[in-house]
Amino acid sequence: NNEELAAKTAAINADTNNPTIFDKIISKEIPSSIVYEDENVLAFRDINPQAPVHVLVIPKFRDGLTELGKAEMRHGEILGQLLYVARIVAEKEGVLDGFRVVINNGVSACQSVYHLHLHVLGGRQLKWPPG
Ligand code: D5M
Repeated sequence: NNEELAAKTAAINADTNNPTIFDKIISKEIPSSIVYEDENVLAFRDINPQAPVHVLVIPKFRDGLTELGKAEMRHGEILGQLLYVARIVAEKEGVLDGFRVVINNGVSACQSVYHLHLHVLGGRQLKWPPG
């Protein structure tokens, strides 16, 4: 369908080197609906929600983490923080009893923004297998 085609197109066209739109969200140049923020992590509502709860959790400092596939041992601490913030977000949003954390990696997974981000999804019955 159209939405799937748009996601695939965005993924193919996505820029893997340059700063992304998330930098402007972090700097607050672009407004976002922030759910959680600390020194290292920002969580904000996805502009194109796929569930009643759809929040993105990102590192404030990309540090080479354009995608999970670029992770190195030195990223261990921030990776742990991101996952823990996913749990904080789930609790804040009232979906701790049923939520999903997704990371799209690369074109074939429809990644469209090359700044690592966790999708926290919930608030409805989620299907398995995912699309
Ligand atoms: O997911 C990238 C996600 O980023 C996608 O679900 C839309 C979201 N997005 C893009 N721009 C914005 C802004 N400005 N605010 C909030 N959310 C945004 P991916 O896994 O790369 O496909």
